Amino acid sequence: MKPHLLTALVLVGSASLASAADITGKVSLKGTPPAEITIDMASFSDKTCAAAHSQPVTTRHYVVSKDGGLANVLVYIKSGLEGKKFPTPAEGPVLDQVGCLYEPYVMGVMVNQKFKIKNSDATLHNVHATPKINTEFNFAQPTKEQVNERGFDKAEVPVRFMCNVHPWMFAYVGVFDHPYFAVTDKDGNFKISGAPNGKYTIAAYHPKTHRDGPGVSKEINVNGDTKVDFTVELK
Ligand SMILES: [Cu+2]
Repeated sequence: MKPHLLTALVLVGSASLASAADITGKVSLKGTPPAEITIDMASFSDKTCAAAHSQPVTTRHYVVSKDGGLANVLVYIKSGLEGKKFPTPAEGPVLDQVGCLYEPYVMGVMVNQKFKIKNSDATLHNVHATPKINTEFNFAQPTKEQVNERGFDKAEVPVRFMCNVHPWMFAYVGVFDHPYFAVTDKDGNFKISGAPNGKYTIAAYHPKTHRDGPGVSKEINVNGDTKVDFTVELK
C-alpha cells in the first residue's frame, strides 16, 4: 500500500471515531400510574405457567423506580439521519418466552435484522406479531427450547406481539432503519452509543402511555457526548 493512501485511511478512521457520541439520559414518569393487574395464571387450564412463578405476576404497564424513572421506554433518533445507510448487524437479540411472559417486554431491532424468538417453556406458545406497516406473522412454538428467526423489512414503532394461547402475553419491538436506539432500564436510564454528530429529533415512546400517539420528542444537537432527559406525563 502506498504511504499516502495509508495516511488517508488512518485519518478517516480517527475522524469517524471522534464524531461517535454517546447520547444518555433518563426518562421520568410524571403522575401516579394505576395499579398493575394481577395475572391469574392459576385459573388457566394449562398449569405450566403458574408453576413457573413463586410470586404473583402482574402486568408491566408502568415499571417505575423509587425516584420516578420509567422502564421499558424506547428512546431513538427519529429524524436527522435521512439518506444515511447503516450496516445491519449479523446477530440479533432474542425475544424469549419465560414463565409465559415475553422477555424482554420491550426491545429494538434494525430493519432486516434477524432476531430469534425462543420458547423457554415446556408448553405451547403462539407467537403473533401484529404490525400496522410490516407483514403480520403468527406461528406456533410447541416445543421447549424451540427457536425461530424472524425480521421486519420496514421501520415501525412499535410492533406489538401477543400470544394466541395466553391472553396476557404482550411484547413491543421497535424497528429502526439505523442502530441509534435504546430501551430504558429499571431506573429509567438509557444509553445510545456511537451516534454521529448532528442535529436530531430524539423520541421517547412508552407502549402504555403512548399507545395511540407518537410519544414525546426533543430537538438535540449532538456534538460529542450528549445528555437528554424526558418526562412522560400520564394522561
Ligand atoms: Cu403463550
